[in-house]
Amino acid sequence: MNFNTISVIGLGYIGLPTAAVIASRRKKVIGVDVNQPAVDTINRGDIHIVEPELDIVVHAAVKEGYLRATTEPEPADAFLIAVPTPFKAENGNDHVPDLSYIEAASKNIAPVLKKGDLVILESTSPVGATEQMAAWLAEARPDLSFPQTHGEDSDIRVAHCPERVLPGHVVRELVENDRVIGGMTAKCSEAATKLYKIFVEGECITTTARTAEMAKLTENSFRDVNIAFANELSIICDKLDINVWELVRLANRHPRVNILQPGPGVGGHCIAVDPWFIVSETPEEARLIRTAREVNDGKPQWVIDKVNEAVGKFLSHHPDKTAKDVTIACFGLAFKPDIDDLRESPALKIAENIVSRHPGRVLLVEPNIAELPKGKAVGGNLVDQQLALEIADVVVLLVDHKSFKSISSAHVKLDYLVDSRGVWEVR
Ligand code: SAJ
Repeated sequence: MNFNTISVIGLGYIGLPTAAVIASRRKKVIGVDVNQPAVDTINRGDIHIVEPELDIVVHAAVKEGYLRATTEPEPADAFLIAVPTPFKAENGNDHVPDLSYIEAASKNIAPVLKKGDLVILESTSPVGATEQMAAWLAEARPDLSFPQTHGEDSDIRVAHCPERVLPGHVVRELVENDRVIGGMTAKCSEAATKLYKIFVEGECITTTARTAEMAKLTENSFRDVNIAFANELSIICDKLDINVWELVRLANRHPRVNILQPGPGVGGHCIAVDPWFIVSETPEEARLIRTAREVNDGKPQWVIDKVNEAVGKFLSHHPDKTAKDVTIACFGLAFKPDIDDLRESPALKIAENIVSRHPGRVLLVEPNIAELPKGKAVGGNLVDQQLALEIADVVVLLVDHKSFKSISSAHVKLDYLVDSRGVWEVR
C-alpha cells in the first residue's frame, strides 16, 4: 500500500500540525476544514492557531507545494480524521460525547473513498466510536466493503490512532512520541502503522480499535485522578495549616511516590473532558474517575472562596476601608504555565468571577498575551507584573509562569496572598 496523497480532515490543534509534519516528509497532503478563513490562512502559508514552531513547518510545506487546504474533500490514499469531540446534553446529563463532527466528516469523505483507502480516526473518542465511524462510512458507500463485515478482505481499512501530544510541544511530540494504533483488523493496523512510519520516530504499537480508544481516555484520566489527589491534599492541608507544596516535595522523596502539583483546577480541552467519556459509558463503575473530575472542577470555587477570605482579612485590618477600596491582582490567566492558551482555563474562570463580583479594582497579569479576550474579564485591567505587585492589596497567584517564579516572595504582600500554585506561599 502506497500513500502518495494523504488527506487530513479538521485543521485544528492536532490536524494542522499532523498535516504539516507529513507534508514536511515530502508527501502530498490535502487538508480539509469547514472553516474557510482558516483554509485561506493556511494556503497563504500562515497559521490560525498558536503552537511553537508550527508556523515555520506550515509555511515551508505550503511554499514547497506539499500542503494545500480546501473546504471540500478530494480523493486520497489515506484520510486522517482530527475533528472535535465535544459534549452534548442528553437526559439531564451534560457530559455525553457528541460524535456529530465525526459523523459529518465520515459522510463528507465517503463519496471520494476508493478501494484500498485507509481511514484513521485520531479524535479522542468514546469506546466504540471507530466502529460507529466505519458504520457511517459503510452506510454511505454500499458499493465498498468495510472491516466490520468483510474482515481482512475489506476494500477500506479503518483504524483508531489517538493523538497524545502536549500543547506547546506538539511539533516535537508528534514525531517523537510512541503511537498506539488500533486497527479494526490486523491488516488495518498494518496499513496505519505504515502511514505513521512516514513521520513517527517513536514506536508504533498495534492493538484493537476499542483498546486504542480506551488507552487514550485512560492516559488523560490517569493524569486527572492524580491531579485531583494533589488538589484534594491542598484543601486538606489548608485546613490543617500545612504547606502542601512542602508536603508533596517531602512525600515525593519516597522512591515509589510521585504526587503531582495542586493548582486552581484542571484546564485545557483534554484532561477536563476525556474522563467523562468513560464515566458516561460506565457510570456505575467509573466512581473514582467521576470523583476526580468533581474534585478538580470544584477547585476554582475553592480558590474564589479563599480570595473572599483574603479580602475580608484585609478589611478587618483596615477598618477605614470598604471592599470598593481593595485592589485585587490576579497573576496568570492561561490554562497552564508558559503558554498563551486561555481556552477552558480555570485561572481565567476565577479572574472573570472576581472581576464580575468585586466592587473594587481588579488587575490582571498575563505576560503571554497582548490583550484580554472578549468576555467578563474585560472589566479588569491587563497590567505589568511589577505594577500589580506594587499596588495590589490582595494578590492571587493562578498560574506558575516562569516570570512569576523569578519574583522573590520578599516582594509579595504575603498577608493577603492566595497562592494556588505554591510559587510565593511561605507558611
Ligand atoms: N495540572 C495541574 N497539576 C499538575 C499537572 C497539570 O494542576 O501537576 C493542570 C494544568 O495546569 C492544566 C491541566 O492540568 O490546567 C492539564 O495540563 P497538562 O499539562 O497535564 O495536559 P494537557 O491538557 O496540556 O495535555 C494532555 C496530555 N496528556 C497527558 O499528559 C496524559 C497530552 O499528552 C495529551 O495529548 C493531551 O492532554 C490531549 O490532547 O489529550
